[in-house]
Amino acid sequence: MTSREQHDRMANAIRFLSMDAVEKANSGHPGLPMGCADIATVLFTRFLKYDPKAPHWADRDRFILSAGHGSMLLYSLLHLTGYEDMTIDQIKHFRQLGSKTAGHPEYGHATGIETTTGPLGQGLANSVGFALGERIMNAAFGNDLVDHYTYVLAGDGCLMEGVSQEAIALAGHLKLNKLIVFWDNNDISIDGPVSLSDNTDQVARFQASGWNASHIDGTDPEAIAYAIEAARHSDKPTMIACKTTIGFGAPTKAGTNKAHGSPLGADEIAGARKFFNWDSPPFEIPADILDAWRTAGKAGVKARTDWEGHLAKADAKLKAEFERRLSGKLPSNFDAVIADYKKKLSADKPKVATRKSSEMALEVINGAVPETIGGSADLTGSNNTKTSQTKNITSDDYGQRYVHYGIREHGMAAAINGLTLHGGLIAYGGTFMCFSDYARPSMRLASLMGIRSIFVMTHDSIGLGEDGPTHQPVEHLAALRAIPNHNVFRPADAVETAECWQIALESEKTPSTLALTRQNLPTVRNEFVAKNLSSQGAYELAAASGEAAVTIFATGSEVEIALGARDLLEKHGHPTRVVSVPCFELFDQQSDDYRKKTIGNAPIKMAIEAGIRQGWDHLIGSDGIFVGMTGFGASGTIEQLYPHFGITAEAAAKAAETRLHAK
Ligand SMILES: Cc1ncc(C[n+]2csc(CCOP(=O)(O)OP(=O)(O)O)c2C)c(N)n1
Repeated sequence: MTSREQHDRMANAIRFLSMDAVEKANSGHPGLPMGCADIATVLFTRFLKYDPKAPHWADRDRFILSAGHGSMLLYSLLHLTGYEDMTIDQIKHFRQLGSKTAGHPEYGHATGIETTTGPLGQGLANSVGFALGERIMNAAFGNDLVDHYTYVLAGDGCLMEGVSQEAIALAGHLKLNKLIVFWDNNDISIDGPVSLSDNTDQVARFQASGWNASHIDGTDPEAIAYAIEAARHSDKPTMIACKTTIGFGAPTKAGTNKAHGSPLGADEIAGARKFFNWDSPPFEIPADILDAWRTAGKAGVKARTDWEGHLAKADAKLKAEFERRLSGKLPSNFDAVIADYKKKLSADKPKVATRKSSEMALEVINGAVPETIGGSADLTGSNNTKTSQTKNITSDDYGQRYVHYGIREHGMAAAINGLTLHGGLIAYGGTFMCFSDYARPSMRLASLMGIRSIFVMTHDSIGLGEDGPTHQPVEHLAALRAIPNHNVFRPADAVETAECWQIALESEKTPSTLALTRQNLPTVRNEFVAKNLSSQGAYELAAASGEAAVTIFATGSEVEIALGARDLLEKHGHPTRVVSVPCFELFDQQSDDYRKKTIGNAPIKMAIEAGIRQGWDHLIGSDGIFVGMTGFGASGTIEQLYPHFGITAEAAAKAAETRLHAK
């Protein structure tokens, strides 16, 4: 049992590492670590199940610092408890290029960082996925292998962000009782007192969303421990409102926004040293305190080795499946299953919307890959995300595979990231593509983290018809393609849809968005080819009858239009080839030779896509012809809208011929 004095000195080690690192970097946020050091110390010395020597141990408790600006709190903890890569040198190089101690915690930069945080609210919203992932994996593999908590430290900013409401409502609804959130209730944000902009009764708010919530003194170790103990026995998720003081210990800046996001300065730090009676120089931790921290960091070894014993003794098949799922590798027959399915499609030649093709592909995938978890933000019937294998996950039954996320696109995308990061699961979720805007902050973070989150975006153009321009994406393909490390797929038929799904599932370090149509499309890939042609990003779908005068590039629903334009041009004596472009990003990764060959030398290059031109010039050149949208869509039937906006085979052929005659 740690004495109060010992606790205080251990907490002070966090405080001084944090304020000294921020001071040395001349940048960063000392206030949160100083205010929350007691919470962190109690959690990491008395409750959290972790082993710094086995940071990826599957049954570890997760700790998520949602208020990512307080990164020095996490880096201090990782150093003090003995994560090998978090050396004192890394702490000294806080915020320096190439160090593990990036400005905000970045997943993959250092062990022990469960998710990238910094955009406020994201960590809290991820945690719903983590906690749900734990329950799903528990239902599949039992208490001996999966039984852990998800702890979150969130600030005022996290709770003010809209995504927090989506997250807490979902967690409350799903009764994720192993989710425990500490709210750093310090009344301060950047502009000054929180009361400048908010008067929410947060405890009442969480309670209204189905949580336990109560106030405690966030500097009293026993109160913190008592609250955690109660939370661990709760049948609901728990929010502990911890009253703290930002920059606690800084003589004049404590309790003010001056302690939030800039170095405290030599005088304040000297004052804090006096206040805490801490005479060690910067970056030196008294030996007994470092020992105490390292001992705390070893406390989880027994739990970890016990767990390894459980795993070793588990049924051989269960163990193998658990290990396969955590490795992220797909079942060994996956490629064969997709190949068989593609063969069938090329023979059957279905004429269906790609959202339906996606459902058909998912029916095959979900049958072969038990770790997929589907969902939709209240558009299940429109997104076609549910298959015969995916029944509803409820608070009474986590052993199922479908999440009704409610009308919460942002919360859904963040939860998908959490499910993915938890491990053992492949999560996908759908909404209308236009509303990818509502999910985008989390989609971007999936890309930054390099994780396999999958976003199903149906109703991908004016082709959705009468819902009109509020629902018709125009700039969204370009906007999503602008995110680095994000595969945006726009398949042209059922075969390409199956191929794109295959790539999405196989891309362990890249998230995917599938842009899918509402309207029916013919099968354009009539001949079975074993190779996944979509994996090249672009490929010649129809050759020209002679030396090509025109090359038409198109995606998704406009491939059919491109083939129609090709027929007209060929009839008029202009050899024309069509290149299908299911994924810009993958095409950009091909060899120069392949890219050159696929783009070709036809004097006329044209692209057809029912979106804006942005991004196409790198294929067609700035003098290429673009047939697409230049502004917002309109409310009308699909039969009216395509001609209205000039996106037809006839218009495309005419534009090419006009240019050919001008040459
Ligand atoms: C989405 C988002 N918006 C804005 C910011 C910039 N920002 C960083 S911290 C912060 C204030 C947060 O206040 P609080 O959570 O109370 O943290 P504290 O001041 O207590 O450390 C803001 C606005 C951000 N990181 N993320």
